[in-house]
Amino acid sequence: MSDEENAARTKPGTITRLSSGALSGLLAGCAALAVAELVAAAVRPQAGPVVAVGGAAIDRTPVAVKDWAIRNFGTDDKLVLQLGILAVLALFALALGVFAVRHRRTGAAGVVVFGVIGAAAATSRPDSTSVTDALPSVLGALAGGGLLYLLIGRLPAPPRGAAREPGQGWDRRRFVLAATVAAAASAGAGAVGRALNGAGGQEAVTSRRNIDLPPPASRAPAVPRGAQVRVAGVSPFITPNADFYRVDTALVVPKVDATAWRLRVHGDGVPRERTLTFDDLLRRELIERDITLTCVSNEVGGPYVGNARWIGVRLADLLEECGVRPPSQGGPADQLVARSVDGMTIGTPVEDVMDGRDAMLAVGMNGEPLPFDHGFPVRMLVPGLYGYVSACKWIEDIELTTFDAYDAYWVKRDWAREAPIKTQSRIDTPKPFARPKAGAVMVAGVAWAQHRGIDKVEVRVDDGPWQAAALAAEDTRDTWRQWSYAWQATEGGHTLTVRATDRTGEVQTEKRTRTVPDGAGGWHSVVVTVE
Ligand SMILES: Nc1nc2c(c(=O)[nH]1)N[C@H]1C(S)=C(S)[C@@H](COP(=O)(O)O)O[C@H]1N2
Ligand SMILES: [Mo]
Repeated sequence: MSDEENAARTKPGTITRLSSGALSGLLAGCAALAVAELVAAAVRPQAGPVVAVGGAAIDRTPVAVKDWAIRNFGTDDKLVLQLGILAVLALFALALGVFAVRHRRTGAAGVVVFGVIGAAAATSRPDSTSVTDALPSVLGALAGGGLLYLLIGRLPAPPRGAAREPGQGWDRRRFVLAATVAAAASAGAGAVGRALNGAGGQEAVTSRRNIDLPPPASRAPAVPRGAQVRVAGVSPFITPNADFYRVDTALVVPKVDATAWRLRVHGDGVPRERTLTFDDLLRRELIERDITLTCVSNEVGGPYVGNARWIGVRLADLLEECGVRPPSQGGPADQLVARSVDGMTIGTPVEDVMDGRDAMLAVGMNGEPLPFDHGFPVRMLVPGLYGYVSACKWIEDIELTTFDAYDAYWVKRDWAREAPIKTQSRIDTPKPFARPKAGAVMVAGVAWAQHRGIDKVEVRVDDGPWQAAALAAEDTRDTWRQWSYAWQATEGGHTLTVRATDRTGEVQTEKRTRTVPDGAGGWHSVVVTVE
């Protein structure tokens, strides 16, 4: 078949041109992301455009939206965010492709604009230390823009007018071939990039594997035998690492090489500034403590609370060696700002850290080095304070300053400067909308008021009187405490409500409050139907 016959037979129409343009746009977008992913593997996984833009979006998310996302997607919120970004990019890619059919050069240049956005996001992330972080976005965009230009050049000539450039005729086979090659190359590059990014941080993995935690000088007392109630459905007293909740802003979990890790302690009223290595920490006296950690974003009855056996060094001892004095002893700094390798900042009252409680730089969690998700190699913990004001993961810097002089990450986003954990209780069993049989039904759960301790838990059926629940043995006042209540259940719908009283005598408040600014308040209720 001659070229003329071919052209005459295909009768290229506007629809073909536009849909092929849209397809070209999509392919260009895929190619751009794939190349970016590949380059990010060489530069830094966090420098990839989707992760960088996602991180920037997280930093700018209004509190209400963040709360909504955590409520609806839980720990999957980050996945949902990244899928959302990809969906938006796909729409823009389709539109750019259609636009490029008429304006080939401008369309291709449009892809580059997205590269600039990605590069700006990547280089302005708080953990970005080098302009090379722009490379994934820039090179990806150049690849995508180039591909779009090339593919558009293979589309059918406009139906009327406009002279054809040589070699520009509509050749379906050549377009399909180019498109297929582009798609396959993108898929390959993307897959390799993903795999490399996922396998990254080998030094960190090796450094973790090589850690042999020395026995702590100060052991945690054994968990009392009665701390765990024998009722099915109640959370285990010690939360296994794999089940421990995770809340952070990191789209890519930092992989820190413990042998290269350093912690600097400095700031106002630090006459003896210090920089410590991981081995420096391990050579110090280690303490082992059970501490229950809670997130300020935990709704009443929510899952963002966990209890683990931690090993670490006493933070107050280290600060004292550096010459730090708490405000009550005339020290100039009332805020300790912890910084992580990914740019998180967490501000803690110096007074709380140095008042005798077991504030620590933790290196171990439930008998192993910290998992990467939970802050390897070192994180901070302060019993009694919500995580966002105390529990900096992947910590690398401690600065002594004042609350007047500096607002940490979440404080800039409307959360309270100081946030002791509120007295709370949760019904673990029966589950909401359960259908237990009439007769003896065990109601049980957990209550917490870290660093004050739980003294009483009461259960109420419907609008009946408050009845004392049986308290399980207390481990320490820094841990949660389990409770149970033997209910003689009668047929029909019932509402079970729980409330706790802490050791200061304060009764958990009925008043329902939102998580913002300093933690949710109110009673947890569960509705069941007894059959
Ligand atoms: N570097 C860093 N540390 C962080 C956070 C974070 O986003 N980044 N989140 C804090 C919050 S809000 C909580 S509740 C705890 C959660 O610790 P976990 O993920 O180990 O349960 O970590 C704290 N430390
Ligand atoms: Mo949190």
